Amino acid sequence: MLSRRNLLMCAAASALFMAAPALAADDLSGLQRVKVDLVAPPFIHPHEQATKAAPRVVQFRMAIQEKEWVVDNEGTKIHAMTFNGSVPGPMMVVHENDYVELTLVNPETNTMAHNIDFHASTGALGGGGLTLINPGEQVVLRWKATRPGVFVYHCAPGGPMIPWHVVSGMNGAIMVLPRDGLKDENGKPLRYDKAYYIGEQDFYVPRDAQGKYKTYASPSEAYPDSVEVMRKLIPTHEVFNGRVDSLTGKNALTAKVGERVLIIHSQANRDTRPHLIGGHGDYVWETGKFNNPPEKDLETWFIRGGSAGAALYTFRQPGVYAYVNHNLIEAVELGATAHFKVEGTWNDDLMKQVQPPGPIGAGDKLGAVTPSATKVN
Ligand SMILES: [Cu+2]
Repeated sequence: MLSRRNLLMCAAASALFMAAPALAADDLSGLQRVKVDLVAPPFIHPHEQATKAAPRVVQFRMAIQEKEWVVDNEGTKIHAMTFNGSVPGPMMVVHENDYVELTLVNPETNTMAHNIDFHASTGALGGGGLTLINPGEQVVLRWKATRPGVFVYHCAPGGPMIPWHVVSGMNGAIMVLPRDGLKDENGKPLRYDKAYYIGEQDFYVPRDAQGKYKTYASPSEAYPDSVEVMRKLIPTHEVFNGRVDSLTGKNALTAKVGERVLIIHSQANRDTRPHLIGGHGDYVWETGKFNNPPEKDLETWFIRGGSAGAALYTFRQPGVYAYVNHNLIEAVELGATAHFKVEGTWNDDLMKQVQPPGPIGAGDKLGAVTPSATKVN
């Protein structure tokens, strides 16, 4: 039997991670409960953009999956750690002052303890201190979504496990919408026709003496080599949605001319700078927090490592747009490129190829003034 002293010691040891007893009333029996089925990114589960309903308890369930994962077109494999089987984990959407009630499941088939730290929540290491579960366990966490915005969540099981789990794929994002929806700088409603979630991920895959990527029998076997690569801070892969080309070609994101598209972009570990080639951010919550007025007409926006941002853009021209991390080495050499395939009618007023490529001098017959003939007074 535990003595009172032992009990106190246990209490002290766990104090860092334990929530204080509830001081405020937490009887939520009067609130409506809704169950939401999560979907894999880049898609987002159906949701209202604005709601007249009273705050609700929104119930989610996520199963953690440790799984083999191909990160590039060469078949490079890692042991990924995932929320619900995808990298990033699924986007969750609630409204300000809703309660998020998450059942987090760590199936027996996994090998490690995991938890979840919600940057949108308050207390207990973002919930990380109340959700650490071993394989074969589940836990239910409830927290109130008091701050509107897009926020990262990630696994944070303690010490060196934290960065390793995050760069193995264990991160995602939640969107807490203002109850009356998104607004411009004057408080005028902003609405979107569709929303996509792009999670950017840095991977650190060890190589052998010949420079070939190494494979390992289990995550723990991969750990010592992986941490050596991580400590050099040079990712071997910087990708959108878990692998090179996950959002290009036949997996391209789609839109129509005139459609308002909300692009939510997270990076749980490292800074990034999204840019839509041939387009803009009409309204951008660069820091992702909807109580702040959006910036307008941006060319490139900055997502701080450990945060998410949101950009709203109405496509004006058809065609294929590349959406990249505008560190172009990361975009082209390491994988951080997505495509938007946009249908619609071309607008010659916005852009026109006045003359196709041809021999130098051919432009003269259009009556063009050559720079050498231009006089500046
Ligand atoms: Cu984990």
